[in-house]
Amino acid sequence: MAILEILQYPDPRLRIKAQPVTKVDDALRKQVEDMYDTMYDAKGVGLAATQVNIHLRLFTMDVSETRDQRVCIVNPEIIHKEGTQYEGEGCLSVGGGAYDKVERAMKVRLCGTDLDGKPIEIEAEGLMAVCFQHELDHLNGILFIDHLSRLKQQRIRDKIAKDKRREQS
Ligand code: GNR
Ligand code: NI
Repeated sequence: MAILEILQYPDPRLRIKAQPVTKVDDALRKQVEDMYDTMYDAKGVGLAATQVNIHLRLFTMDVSETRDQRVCIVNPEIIHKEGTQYEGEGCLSVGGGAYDKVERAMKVRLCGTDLDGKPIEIEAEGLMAVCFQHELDHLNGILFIDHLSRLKQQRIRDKIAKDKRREQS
C-alpha cells in the first residue's frame, strides 16, 4: 500500500498532457494499485494519473457508496455525448474549498482498455458521466475551474493563496 502525493493547483505539472499507454505491464498495474490507495485515502470518487505526476492516459474511479466498485480505464476516449447537466464539482487537486457547478454532457459513451489490455466500452450517466469528463480533462491538462468565470477563478486563487499564508504563519 502506498499513498502518493496529489499535485495541488497551481502546480504547472497539472497542465501536462498525458501520453497514451503503450504497454500494460506489472509496473503499471502496481502504479494503478497505488492510485486506488491514494484515491480511497483522499475519499475521492476519481483520480487521474496526472494528479499523481504520472503523465499517462489512465484514471481510477469508484462512484459507489460502498467504495468497492473499482473502475480503471486505460487510454480513455469519449465516443458519444448526449444532453447536458449542471452539477457541483470539486477536485482533489484544487484546494480552498473550491466547489462549483460545471456544464457537462448528461450521458457519455467511453472506450478504452482495461488493465489486461482488453478493449472496453462503458456508458454512463449522472455522477459517473461527470466524473469521466472531469478525469478526461485532467489527462488533457484541464481543471474543472477552467470552466468557471474569470472572477470565480480569481476568487479560488485568492482563497488558496490566503490558506497557504495562514499555514505558513
Ligand atoms: O472526489 C471527487 N469528487 C467529484 C465530485 C464531483 C465531480 C467530480 C469529482 S472528481 C473528484 C476527485 C478528483 O479530483 N478527480 O480528479
Ligand atoms: Ni480532479
